[in-house]
Amino acid sequence: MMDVFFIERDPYAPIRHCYPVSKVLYHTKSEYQEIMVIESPSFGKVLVLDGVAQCDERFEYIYHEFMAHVPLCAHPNPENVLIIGGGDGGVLREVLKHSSVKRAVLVDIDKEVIETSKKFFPTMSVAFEDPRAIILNEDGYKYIQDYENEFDVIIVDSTDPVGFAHVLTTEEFFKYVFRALKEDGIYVGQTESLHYHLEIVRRIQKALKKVFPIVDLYTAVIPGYAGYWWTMSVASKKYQVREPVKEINFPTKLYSADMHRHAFLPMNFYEKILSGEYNP
Ligand code: AG3
Repeated sequence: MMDVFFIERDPYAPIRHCYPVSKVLYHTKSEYQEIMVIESPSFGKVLVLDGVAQCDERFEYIYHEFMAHVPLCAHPNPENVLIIGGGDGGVLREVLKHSSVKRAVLVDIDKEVIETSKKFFPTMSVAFEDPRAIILNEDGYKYIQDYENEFDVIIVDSTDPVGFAHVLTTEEFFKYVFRALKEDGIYVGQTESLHYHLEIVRRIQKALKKVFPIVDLYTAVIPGYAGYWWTMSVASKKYQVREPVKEINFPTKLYSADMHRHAFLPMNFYEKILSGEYNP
């Protein structure tokens, strides 16, 4: 049999991942992006948007657990959560594991990503049926402008900050996020790889620091993303985020209170990254 590979088109990374493909299950173009689902022998199904792998069945839990549980466990009582992007449902599934959450609004601009996940990724899209979930197909950048003092936690699970996702990493957007959060609210966004996208990490951290009093960076190793060592930027109005304020009472595969603490970089390394002293 001939070996067939899918080669990623990561816009910034200096290397490209190459996935063995046993089958292309779906390939379409939505109003916003190219959507593809491939079946890969070692990763299971992989969701690919505009040529970049977003999640795979085998490892998606790592990204989704860390995106959701770090902010939700740093907050004493998150009830009202907003997810921008995240149309595959992975972050939503993790958010709704928290019994304190009364309402999780997911705003993804692309309805077709949600439909694709429902069809091909049943384990990620389970939470769409939860009565606490509100799913909206709207532009998150516009949606957030209508809210003030509304959300305990806002999670931005976007594609790479190129094209239409770029606005979700600007100072203007972070000002809307700040306003939409309650006075003790917490924001988290995926901010690319530590080494291949360091300039992006720095740009976003700088923009967040202009808006929020507490800004930090934590990381998780994501086997499917080029660079592997992935960053998540977190910004908070009141609470420190490095220390979880509670233990979880539901199953996770990797996240725990200890892993939460370890996800944060030692202080001097964090400072070195931001100041430019660490320059790979
Ligand atoms: N969203 C972020 C994917 C970033 C991948 N980028 C890359 N490999 N350059 C993932 C969505 C999962 N819910």
